[in-house]
Amino acid sequence: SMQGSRTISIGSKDFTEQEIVGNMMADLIEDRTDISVNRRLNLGGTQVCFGALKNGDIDLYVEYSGTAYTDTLKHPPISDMDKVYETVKDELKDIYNIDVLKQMNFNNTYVLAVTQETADKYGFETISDFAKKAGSMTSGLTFEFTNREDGLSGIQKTYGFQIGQNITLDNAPRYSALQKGDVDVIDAYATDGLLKKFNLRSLKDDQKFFPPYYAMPIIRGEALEQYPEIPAILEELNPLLTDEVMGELNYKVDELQQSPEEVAHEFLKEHGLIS
Ligand code: PBE
Repeated sequence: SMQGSRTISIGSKDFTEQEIVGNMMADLIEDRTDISVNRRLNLGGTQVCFGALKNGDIDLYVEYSGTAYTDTLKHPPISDMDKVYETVKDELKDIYNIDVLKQMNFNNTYVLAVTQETADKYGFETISDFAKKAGSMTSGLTFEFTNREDGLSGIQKTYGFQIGQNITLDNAPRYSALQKGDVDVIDAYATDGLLKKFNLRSLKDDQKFFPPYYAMPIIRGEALEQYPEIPAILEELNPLLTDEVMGELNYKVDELQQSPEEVAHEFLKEHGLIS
């Protein structure tokens, strides 16, 4: 943003939670300040969003600690939440002049999910249980999961399996493919509304492969210098947005067909964060 223009561009990835939280941040900044907000939501995946931030096409979006740690900074996944956060905070600042704000209270981890029927049929409780049968299974995985080190390749190495077959699917279609029996397992996101709707079984990550994925706003250094009031405003969301609350908000969009704008706005009003 040019000096003096008092505008901030907020981006988001292309899934429901990202659009909800992006709208919440936009609403809060518009309510509390004279900064005008350019909503550039639903941009694409992690690399698209991070690239846009790096280039200055956007100023702010919500990333997840483990995603920055593994996918952006190329570290092998670890489970220490503080170490992941501190490393990401230091390295994004040093390498890219991007400031990492405080972590929010929800951890949107990847989970491997199967139907209750599949879980009962094969006795699947953990990913280790699944690994023994993986060679005869078909997965329906998102493009990112298929291509990330904290995704398919890493989990196969850690648990020592090779999936029989994989079909790459988008966010919503993977749930219907699982329901129809076209695939046996999907990479769900822990806060997905559809995980609850379809009453799926999340396989326990018994080898602790996945890193923590706490949501955290990340902002260009220049934008933070220009608008130092922003972190305190966004932090008002932190005590409110838990895993459970995020799951309910995502459900309102993915199942009840409300818009992300509306869900964000209503939530902020209900909690007295905007008038
Ligand atoms: N996640 C799970 C992914 C998608 C959902 C938060 C780790 C990510 O956007 O990085």
